[in-house]
Amino acid sequence: MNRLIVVSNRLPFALDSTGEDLWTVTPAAGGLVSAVEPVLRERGGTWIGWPGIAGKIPKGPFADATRNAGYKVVPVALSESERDEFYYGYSNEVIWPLFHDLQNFCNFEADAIARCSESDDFIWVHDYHLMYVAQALRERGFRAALTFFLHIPFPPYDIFAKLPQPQRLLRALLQFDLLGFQTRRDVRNFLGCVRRVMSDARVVPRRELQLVRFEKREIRLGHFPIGIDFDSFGKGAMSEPVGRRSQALHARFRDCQLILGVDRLDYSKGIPERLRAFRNALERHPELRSRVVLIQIVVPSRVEIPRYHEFKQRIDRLVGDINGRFSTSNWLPVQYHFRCLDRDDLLAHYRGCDIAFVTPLKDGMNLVAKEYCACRIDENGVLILSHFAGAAEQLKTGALLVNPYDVEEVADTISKAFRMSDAERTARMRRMRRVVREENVFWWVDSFLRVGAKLTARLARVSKRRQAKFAR
Ligand code: ADQ
Repeated sequence: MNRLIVVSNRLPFALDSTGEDLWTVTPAAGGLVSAVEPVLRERGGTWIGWPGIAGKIPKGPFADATRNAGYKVVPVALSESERDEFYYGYSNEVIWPLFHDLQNFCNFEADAIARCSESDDFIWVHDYHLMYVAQALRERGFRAALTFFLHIPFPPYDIFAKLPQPQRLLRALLQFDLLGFQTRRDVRNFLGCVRRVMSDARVVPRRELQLVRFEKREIRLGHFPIGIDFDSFGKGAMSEPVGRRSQALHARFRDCQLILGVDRLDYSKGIPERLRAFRNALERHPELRSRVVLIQIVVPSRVEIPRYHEFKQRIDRLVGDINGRFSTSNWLPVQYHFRCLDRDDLLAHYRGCDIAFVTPLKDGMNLVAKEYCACRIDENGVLILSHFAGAAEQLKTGALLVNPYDVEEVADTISKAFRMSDAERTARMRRMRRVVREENVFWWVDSFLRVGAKLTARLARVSKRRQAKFAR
């Protein structure tokens, strides 16, 4: 296999200054990092991205942070204004920077790729921040194969068409040679947009990998559902400290079934809707009172952005309302934590909670759902899962699927999960664990790289033939 170069907006850690020459290194929480990190650690390669601080990158602390990574890390620096305009502005609203020419970051990443790649490297760009990178590289005369994976969903035409100049974005994406999406639905949506927006592109339907012909080039498209490192979660869940913490969790809430929500603070994760459904369940199913506890963990994310701050206040108010209305002298219905958990603690929650409550309004995949299954080493546990999470395509035979907007349906599903027999829980969990085990993160990488490597080899052959022709 050729050398692997992964390119993403953020690196797997963030540097932060805590005073003169004092630095902290914080591991990044998030789906992209949890999926890609173990792969690079196992295979080696290079990771190009931004280490989370504005201005010059301190050489010593950066070297300390990356020394034992097991792969090479190439930092890309952003000034304070670039960070504010590009990173915060971009996170706030995708459309806004795309159409205000804030493509600097893509240009910087393109420079870094051009600088550190060799002709037979496998270049794999990740996620929506970097949709313009291939275009920036092509403008620099870069001809080698470029591949891209979108971690978030691709919208259907009716929503996509609201972007001003939608063809600009599609044109930029079609500069890659391979585009990977999470689900079949995302591929369908993308092709639907290409058909309707790009009159000079031709979609050639295929059974597996789809093909688009554009500007004398061939672009392949496919769905590659991202997975997790199943064995590592399983082993972690089996460890003695995790077992101890998960038992302690149960001992704290004796006679209660524990329902778990774990999310980054983000409006796409459906946290207020979930809390309303839980409140509705307590109202309409009084038998649940004093018998269930919702443990809602929210990982702080993008709190500098006012919209996220207001969103947090909404969650705080709802939790206060539920606890104010229903709690008794020895029962608090919602246990709410606004912080990042360490890995053992996260695994202890997965292992110890009877029901996982994963109800995003929309999600590319949702790794929490898969991590929960991997940690259920007792093959018990119920997964309540939103139809609108990419994971629903793979886990639908075992999960209880819900529409997260339908408060009453979700409330009734909580009651159904609460009453589900052990035999049914086990049968469902076994089916889900089989899929999560087989279609794990290494399977994901292999399927993407296998397709990508074929393309890279084909493009290299074409380019050699061209060179030979010119030489004659
Ligand atoms: P995210 O939106 O970040 O990812 P998700 O897939 O759920 O969403 O991944 C969250 C990750 O953060 C999980 O791996 C989880 O272990 C970790 N995490 C969550 N809570 C934590 C906590 N309290 N402490 C520590 N770690 C925590 C994006 C897309 C998703 C897509 C992924 C991967 O939005 O749809 O599934 O990328 O492609």
